[in-house]
Amino acid sequence: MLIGLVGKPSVGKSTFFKAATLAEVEIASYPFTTIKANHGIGYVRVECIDKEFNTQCHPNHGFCINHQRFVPIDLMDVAGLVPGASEGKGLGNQFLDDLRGADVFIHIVDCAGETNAEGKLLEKGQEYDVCNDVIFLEEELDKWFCNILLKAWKGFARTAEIEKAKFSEAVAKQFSGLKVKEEQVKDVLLKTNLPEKASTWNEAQLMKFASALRKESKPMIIAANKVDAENGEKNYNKIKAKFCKEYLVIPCSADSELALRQATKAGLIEYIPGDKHFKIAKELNEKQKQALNRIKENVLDKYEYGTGVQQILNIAVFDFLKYIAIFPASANKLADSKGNVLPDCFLMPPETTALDFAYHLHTDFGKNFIKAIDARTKMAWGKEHKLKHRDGLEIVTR
Ligand SMILES: Nc1nc2c(ncn2[C@@H]2O[C@H](COP(=O)(O)OP(=O)(O)OP(=O)(O)O)[C@@H](O)[C@H]2O)c(=O)[nH]1
Ligand SMILES: [Mg+2]
Repeated sequence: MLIGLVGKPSVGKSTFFKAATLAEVEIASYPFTTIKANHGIGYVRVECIDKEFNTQCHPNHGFCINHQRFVPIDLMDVAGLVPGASEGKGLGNQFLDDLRGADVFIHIVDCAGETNAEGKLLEKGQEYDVCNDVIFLEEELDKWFCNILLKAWKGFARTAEIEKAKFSEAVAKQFSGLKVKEEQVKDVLLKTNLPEKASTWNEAQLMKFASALRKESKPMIIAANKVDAENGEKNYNKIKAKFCKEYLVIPCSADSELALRQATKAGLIEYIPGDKHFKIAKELNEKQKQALNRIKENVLDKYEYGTGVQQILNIAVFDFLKYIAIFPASANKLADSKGNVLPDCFLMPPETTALDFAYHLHTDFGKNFIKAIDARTKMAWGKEHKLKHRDGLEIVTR
């Protein structure tokens, strides 16, 4: 699973990425600071099940603070996208190619409202409507999808006319590099209600199909970033009012999250990513106190999502992609052979069954599956039992 951070230049994609991963990436106020995509590990926050067993886990991957488990996820930060990118403007198609593997997009929008569509600082007297960021990015992504569709259009539209059932298959094949599934193509065909004969579609109809397929296969959350800035709240409300029917808009301050995580790393404060509060752990100088106070007043106390960074990642994985976190665990023995308690927590796709999970752990576990045992109740589950978020289970094999 891969989460892609998208948006025009200078909106704070790399700041969000750095806050989530603490990787050393370049951040600056001029456009195209990032050229080559950054890949890194961020985390989703899950209430750990160790508390229910009165124990403390020792994760093999990620970490756990106060029984809040942080499970690794892949994040990608790409170059900024400008109007005309799908025709090669800015860094153009390279940027779009980087996004192929993403399962979900976080569209970072700059609510400070101080930059134009190219991410350049506005000149005196110049005005820019932040809502335009959402509109042009959508258009570029749709054109990107449409160009891919058009490339093989004539060829597969003709074949598809002969054998209609093959149409979805052909489209899915064309988009396979973009993680588009055949089921999604079928759903989009139903929803768009376009003429039966695909070969008769005009440009507008092709675009309608491409746009619907993009929305279906690359769901998008809007991160209204820089809410800490002077006009941040005003612009966040503007975006929310205009797009709340189509998109989930979450207020965000990547810069505040980065500051909190760095202060935590330096031992200055105690802060668990995603919390709405922090505790001072060390004597601070006046500058540090003021900076932290500003974050508290302008962001944490003001918005229900805290800085937004952790919540946005959680929403992407658990609400949009509907993944579930599963702990391999037996009620009698929560530790592995090295004595590590609940060392693993896996993010599994929706509808995962006990058998799917067994195969995920090891092919032999799948092949020799007898039953699964719920670590909480010790009840036995069969192969087809659907797992739930935060289930702990043991796989019993032959
Ligand atoms: N006030 C405020 N500034 C922020 C926030 N996030 C990022 N910035 C600033 O915005 C500027 C651009 O940040 P980057 O993270 O480099 O932006 P980017 O989207 O990666 O830009 P490109 O790589 O050029 O596309 C920097 O000066 C950041 O310090 C925020 O939450 N609040
Ligand atoms: Mg960047």
